[in-house]
Amino acid sequence: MSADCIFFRIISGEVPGDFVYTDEEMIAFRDINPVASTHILLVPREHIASVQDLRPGQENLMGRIIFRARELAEQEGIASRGYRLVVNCGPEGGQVVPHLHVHLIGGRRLNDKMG
Ligand code: DGP
Repeated sequence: MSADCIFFRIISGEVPGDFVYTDEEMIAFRDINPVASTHILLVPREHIASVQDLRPGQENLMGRIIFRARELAEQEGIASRGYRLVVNCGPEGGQVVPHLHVHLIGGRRLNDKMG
């Protein structure tokens, strides 16, 4: 855990977030720089720096985060139209915030490019 990580500060309540879901193991809030009308970040409360830092035993946590993204897509009214889940990992993967997160993006036709 690091006090200079913005997601740590949002999880701890020091920095406000536009929350759409919280429970004991994860939070979900709107991205400050949305690329579509729905752009939500799902973040485990436990500090895990990236996908590469996942440990055995955390598979179900990731499954629950994906499942929650599916529920939020329904809540946002984009489930039937489709959406994208993105997990950036490390510098070349485009990860900027060093705390594992899943982007839920939708509400418009997304570009086909994958990088
Ligand atoms: P990534 O490149 O996958 O590490 O994406 C990090 C995302 O976090 C990026 O889309 C912008 C978002 N973000 C950064 N700082 C804040 C913040 O203070 N609040 C919110 N809501 N989102 C933030």
